[in-house]
Amino acid sequence: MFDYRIKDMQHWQHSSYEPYLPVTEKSNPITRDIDKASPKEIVEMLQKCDAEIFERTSHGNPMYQTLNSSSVVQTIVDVSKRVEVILKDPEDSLIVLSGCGTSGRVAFLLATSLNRWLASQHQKQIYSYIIAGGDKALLTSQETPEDDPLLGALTLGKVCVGKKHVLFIGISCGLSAPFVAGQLDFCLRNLEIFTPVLIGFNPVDMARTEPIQTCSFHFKEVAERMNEMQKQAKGLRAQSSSREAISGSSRMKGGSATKIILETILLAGHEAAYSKKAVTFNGILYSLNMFEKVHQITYSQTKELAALVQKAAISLRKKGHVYYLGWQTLGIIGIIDASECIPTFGAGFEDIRGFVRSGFSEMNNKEGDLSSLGPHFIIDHKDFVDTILPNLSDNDTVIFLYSENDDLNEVSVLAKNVRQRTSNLHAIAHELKGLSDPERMRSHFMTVLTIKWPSSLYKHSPVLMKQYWELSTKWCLNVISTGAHVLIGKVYMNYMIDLRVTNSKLYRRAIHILQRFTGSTQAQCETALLRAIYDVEELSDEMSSTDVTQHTLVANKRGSVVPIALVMLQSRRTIAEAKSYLDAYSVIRDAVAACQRLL
Ligand code: S6P
Repeated sequence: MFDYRIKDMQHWQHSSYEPYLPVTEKSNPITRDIDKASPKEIVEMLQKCDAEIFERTSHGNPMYQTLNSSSVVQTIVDVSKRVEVILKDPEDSLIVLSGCGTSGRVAFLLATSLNRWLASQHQKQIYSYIIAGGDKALLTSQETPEDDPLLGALTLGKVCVGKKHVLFIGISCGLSAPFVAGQLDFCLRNLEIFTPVLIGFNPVDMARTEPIQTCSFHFKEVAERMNEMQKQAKGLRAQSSSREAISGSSRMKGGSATKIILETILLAGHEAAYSKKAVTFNGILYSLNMFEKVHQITYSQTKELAALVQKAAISLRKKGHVYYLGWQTLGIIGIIDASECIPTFGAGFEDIRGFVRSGFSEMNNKEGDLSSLGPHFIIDHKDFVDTILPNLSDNDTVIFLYSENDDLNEVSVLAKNVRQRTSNLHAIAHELKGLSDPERMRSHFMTVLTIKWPSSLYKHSPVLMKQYWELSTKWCLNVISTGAHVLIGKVYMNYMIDLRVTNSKLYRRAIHILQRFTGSTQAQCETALLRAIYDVEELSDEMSSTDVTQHTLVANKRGSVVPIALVMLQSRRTIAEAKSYLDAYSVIRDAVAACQRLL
């Protein structure tokens, strides 16, 4: 099990500190006051949180294992060897990466990148990805399918038809997604074909035990069965634990750590299969250390990152927008970061948007061009030029994401076009050897955050370099979008309290947040939440007795249910009063603080 330990040991280890919550749902003491922090302090806090991914000591707590611990490294070695076997004999074989939300997006990125690389080497493309909710979920949040184990199993079955050997890597940061549990159960019942691997960031005894509809098992039971398999060297499981910077927001550390683990596993398998470089324990440790260097290099630019956080926050405060315009997978990272702001911060779809050169051809997703599905799926630079550029103003912040390997003339032309509308244009640029004419490039932008990569790090492997750039860009954008939303008051302490209650995990998280801030009992909080969801003063028997899935379907259509429930609990006001009270505050922190003053 991986474990991200924190320094504040006394507080952290205290058994009464959120004892009932799994580690991935606990709040992180590092960011407790993030809502009062300056841009620079926000960057420093996020830097520390991300550094926890690489901590080496488990502080004597045997329940947790760090990313570098011998059992985790050994698990990575074992899975990499399985990847090697499949790559050497790809006929009738498949490697499936699967998850929900961010976990599914990381699966998609890796599977498509590595398939592209295999094709370029005239090798068989053996990767497939599954994301709950299908390709729509790559760009928008589709949380409801996360609760459906049968859908998970069914989708996996379809992807694997006719295959004789399947390495299935299921990702659920919180060891919680029923969709993934259903797939693992399916694998465990068909071990003659499947080798199941589970990546997650809680110890097994913190895996979710909530009953899963229509199933005889819950996540923990499946994770325990995986444990048994591990003893028989059949099931391979990698785990870790992590407190997120914004409580429960596994798009951040969870997503980054997933990317690091998967890349380490898959690239080691590739090197073994194609470069005859055997997978070794020390080789894996070395790879993990390199990712730590990526973290250090990225965050060495604290001042520049803080300036971008500030710019983005000013734009959002002025009701302007933030646009990421990226090339290749850096553009996709931008689109993903932007789309995750909607469910994470209750952001508007127009607030932060991402675009990538060549749109869906660059995405290379299974379901192809989704642009006919609506504005959320308009992602090509051309669309930006046609629809956004004409109305761009200095209130908007534009951030280019490119590397030295992209067509810099094209970058310059687009930058010049944007400059005609706004001077608020910035870049995050990755350089290896350095540009022949850096000043010319720099002259297009107000600021350029240049990340220089030493050749010792990537050993001249273009695949590895690309993965480092992606992770580095992910860290930068997570910092910018999170920091900007924190600065405009969307977060209370380090909780996102205006969360959308669209699946059972989020339903439970909402109740916990209400308990955390009101001190009311679980039953009182659930009743208040349900009143806000159904928009009634009194719950009918039918409402009280219906299941969580039904509650989340109704909640999907309502806004601000948690803040409304919070005001009702704190001030004993009616729903109508709570709503008009909240309308007076655009800043959640102010609303909660004022609500507490009512007591
Ligand atoms: C988290 C993100 C969510 C999660 C999804 C899967 O910031 O908004 O979409 O990725 O809920 O979570 P998990 O724990 O199964 O990986």
